[in-house]
Formats: sequence, structure tokens, C-alpha cells
Amino acid sequence: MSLVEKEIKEQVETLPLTLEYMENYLAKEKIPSFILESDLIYFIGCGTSLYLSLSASRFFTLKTKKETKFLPGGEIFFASNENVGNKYLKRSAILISRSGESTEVIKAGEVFRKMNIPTLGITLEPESSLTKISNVSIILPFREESIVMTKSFSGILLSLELISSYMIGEDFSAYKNLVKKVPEVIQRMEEEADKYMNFKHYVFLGLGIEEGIARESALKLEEMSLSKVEAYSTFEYRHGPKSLVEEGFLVSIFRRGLKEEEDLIEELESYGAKVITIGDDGDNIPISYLPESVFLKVLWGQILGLKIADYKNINVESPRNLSKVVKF
Ligand code: F1P
Repeated sequence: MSLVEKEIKEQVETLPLTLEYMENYLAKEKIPSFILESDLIYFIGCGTSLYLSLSASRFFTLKTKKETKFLPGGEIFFASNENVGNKYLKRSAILISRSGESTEVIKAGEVFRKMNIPTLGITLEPESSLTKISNVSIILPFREESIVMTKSFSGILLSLELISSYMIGEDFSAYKNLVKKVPEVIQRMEEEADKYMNFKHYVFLGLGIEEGIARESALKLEEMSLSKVEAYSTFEYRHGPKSLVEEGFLVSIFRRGLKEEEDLIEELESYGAKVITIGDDGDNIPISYLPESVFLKVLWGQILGLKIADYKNINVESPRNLSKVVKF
């Protein structure tokens, strides 16, 4: 078994561990007042951590009703005047980095410091630069060795979901039920992925909090299996990109039970695509329509990417052109 596969499967343990860790953290520590009092919160990350920022920021808005804006670290490092105005009185930023060393995220932390915008860092690495530049840091209680990010994504996203729910006084019972589902979700996804290893083009579509999952799923297939992939906010696919659809396309839709999704599925199938849905009962991969379940849905791209890589005899331990930390 490859290290990547081992770490994907370790989510059976790391997700309940993260839930317990964050429950204790939130009971003991205060959520920083600069987060509680913000009108606008920036979510900053690179690569996989950017798509994590996307899903986490929209979940934050869903729960807390605060304005949020997700951005690549480079947009703050190199173009802060085009991304950060000065109209909001109370702002803060959440900096997301598994390694805590991606240059653009660290530099973004320095830019925010100069702007007097306080930052909350979240990482897996205790002694990292991110913990030094952030006003407050949360360090998750597990490490990740692979270049490809898997359990770090679901663990950090779950942590940010829990913070959002905690801020509005919700209990964690929904999450406790969801983390119990990890083994059955992995097994179901493995069975399903076995059918779809030989398509010429993969598309992932997700709305709202699940757009980040769609984009991360596409990145997983690129990194792990060198597949041709695209990802969009679900209905954006209709505004042009669908012109490519034909036999040999696999479209994964992270569904939320909308009638318009059914119409889109019918349309794409009429062009020759195979469409599979990740959602709740009645979908190919039934998980939950609860927004809290978003951290579980990233497993689909991880498992499909692994299966395709195995099928194509690609070594997922050393993804082409990639390193574990990207620095300038
Ligand atoms: C993020 C990242 C990943 C990429 C690769 C290199 O790093 O760029 O998105 O897949 O693993 O690292 P980090 O800032 O989250 O450590």
C-alpha cells in the first residue's frame, strides 16, 4: 500500500481525532475576539489549501453570516491593493497551510500584519513560519508525510467547520454522527471508483461550499493521475465549457437535490457523458445533504485519483513536477 493510500485510509482515525481535539480546544481556548468581531474575514491558502479556503469561507458565511473572501496567498503577496480595500473597519484573516511554509501564505501574513489585520493560522506543523507570523495559531494533532494532501484537507476543513458552528452555539452532534460514517463512505467510494478509471476527461461540479470540493477533486486527479480535468461551480458548466462534452467524459456532481441539477444531468448524458452524483440517498454516493458533511466529500477525488493512478501505473508518491512545500 502506498503512503498516499495509507493516509487516505487514516482519515478513519484522524477525523474523529480532530473532532475530539477541536472540542477540547474550543472548550479551553477562546475563539480570538478579532475573529468574533470581524465584519469581513479573508481565507488564504495555496493549491489544495486554496480550495480548502474556498469551502471553509463559504461554510463560515453560511453559519456566522459574516462576509468572507477566499484568495490565493499570491494575490495578497503580489496584488494586495487589488484585493484588499480599506472600507471595512473590522477585518481579520485565516491563513491555511499544511506545511506552514508556503511562501505566499507567509508573505500574506506579513502584508496583513502591516495592514493591522490580525491573523489566525491553521497548520499541521508546530514550529512552522506560519505559527510565527500569525497572531494566533491552531496546530492539528497529526502529521502528513505525502506530497499529495489528503487527510490534512479533511482535518483542517472539519476544524474550520467546527469553529463556525461553535461561534453560533451549535452542538457537535451532527459532526459526531458524520465522522462515524468515514469507513462506510470510503468503502462505497472505492467500489464506485473501480468503474471509472478509464475515461478521457473528468469534470467536477459543485455549488456553494462544495465548489471547493469540486476544485480540490480536480487537483487530486491532476496531481495523482495526470488526468485531464476541469472543475466549476455547477451551473457555470452550462455557460460554455459543456461544449466539450462527449463520450468518454465522466462528470461528478456534488448534488444538493435541486431540480435544475436533474435537468443538467439529463442534458450532459444526452451529449454522451457519464454522470455520477455525490449527495444523499438516491445518489451514486449517498453521504448527506447536511452542509456539515462537506469535509467528507473530498474523499471522492482522493479515492478516484488513487484508483486512476494505480490503473495507469503512476507512482502517487512522487507526483510529477511537485514538491511537498512550494517556496520562492
Ligand atoms: C499546499 C501545496 C499543495 C500541493 C503540494 C504542495 O501547501 O501547494 O496544495 O498539493 O502538496 O503544497 P501548504 O501551504 O498547504 O503546505
